[in-house]
Amino acid sequence: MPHDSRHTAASHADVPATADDAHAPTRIACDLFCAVIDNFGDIGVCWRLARQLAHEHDWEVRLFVDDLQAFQRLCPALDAQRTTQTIEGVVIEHWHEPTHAGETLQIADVVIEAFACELPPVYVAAMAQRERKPVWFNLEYLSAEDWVSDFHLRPSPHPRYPLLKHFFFPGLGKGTGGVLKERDLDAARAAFEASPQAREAWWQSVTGGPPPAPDATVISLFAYENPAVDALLAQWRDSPTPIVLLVPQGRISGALARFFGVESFGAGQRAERGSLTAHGLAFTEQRGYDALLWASDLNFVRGEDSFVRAQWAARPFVWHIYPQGDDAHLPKLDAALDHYASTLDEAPRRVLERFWHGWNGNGALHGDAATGGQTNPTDQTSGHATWNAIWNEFAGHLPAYKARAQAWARELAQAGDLGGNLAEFAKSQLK
Ligand code: TRH
Repeated sequence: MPHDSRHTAASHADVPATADDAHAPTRIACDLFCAVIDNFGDIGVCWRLARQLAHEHDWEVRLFVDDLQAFQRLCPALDAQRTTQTIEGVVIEHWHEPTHAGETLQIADVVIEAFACELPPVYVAAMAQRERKPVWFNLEYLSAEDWVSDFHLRPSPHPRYPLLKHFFFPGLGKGTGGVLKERDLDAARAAFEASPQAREAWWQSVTGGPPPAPDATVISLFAYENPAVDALLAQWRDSPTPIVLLVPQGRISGALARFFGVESFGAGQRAERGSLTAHGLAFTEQRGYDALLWASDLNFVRGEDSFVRAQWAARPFVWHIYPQGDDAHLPKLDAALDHYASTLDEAPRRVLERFWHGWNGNGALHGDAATGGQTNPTDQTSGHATWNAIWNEFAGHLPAYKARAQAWARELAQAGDLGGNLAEFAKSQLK
């Protein structure tokens, strides 16, 4: 891969070496640093952004990742033993924090530190020596809160070096950085939804059988451990119509195993109780996850990236937000509801709010959904009764949620794609 617009720390040259080079098209070089805190969201977002910048903007992207094992789960082509490799046009470096910055120190035109991970000091020092200073971003976690648009793209001077860092805030509204959306995403979804063959092939590949009967409600379940899941599984078991549950193997699989009385509930497993049929799914390559959302009538998602993908899937969803200390996540949950549920009628909106809060362990749902009365959250019987009421109401509103999900996907698109927004701003700074 050419490094035409990178500069080694030794040269810091900003002018092309020869007259010929002056006419060579230069590609914007971008280094993206990702420290995996836990789960898959950090690398999920970074890998998606890296590919988009490379494929849709023709940038020369290096992705530094400290945990290749986690990365390999959503990118099976990756060799977790290799220090450097190129996948889909992105150079991937195994990043040994905190001092390592690749085998040779090369400073890119655009430097992105994801989620406040700290750049290697040697790299920052070299950034400061570069004649044309890199455009430096800290890519923040997504929040739907209003303050985000005030802080988006605010520059912050480095305390010691002549460098500016810009805070790039993803968000759900105008004036924020938006959320990631590939250019071909809607077309890929439309093609999947319009093709019975694609649907058939997908069901065969993930469950080994045909798609379920039309009267079945298909639900995907990607979630953290959740005490509410037992009560919900019981509702689905007792449902008057069939429920088909698709569960990517992970943190909620243990609860499924307990419910079905089996040792484990991993990939390829199938279990039935009453109206409920559940399939354990293998964790797929990242693109494959979208098809799961498109094949389902209702998606349970979590964290950040799957939450965004569920919105682009334009189907009803329930969000298990990444829990933070002191319940700092709850205002974020409400802020997302404010955007997403704003135009729903009062009754479906209230039920949606109660359902999301209940799923996130917030007290509101521990009262009886029908009467508003309080029940003891530790009492299994009353807990089940509560979920029975709320699930029935929620299921009754699914057509309204579906219509809203479709409208919301169009509204969200107005905030623009995060990759495109970031690329545009970077280019304006590099002029
Ligand atoms: O894994 P997560 O819980 O990640 C979280 C959040 O990002 C959170 O904000 C962050 O603070 C924390 O990590 C450290 O959920 P998320 O964000 O949905 O990421 C999951 C990724 O895994 C997403 O990119 C989709 C992908 N995925 C697959 O590639 N294949 C699969 O089969 C499944 C189920 C998911």
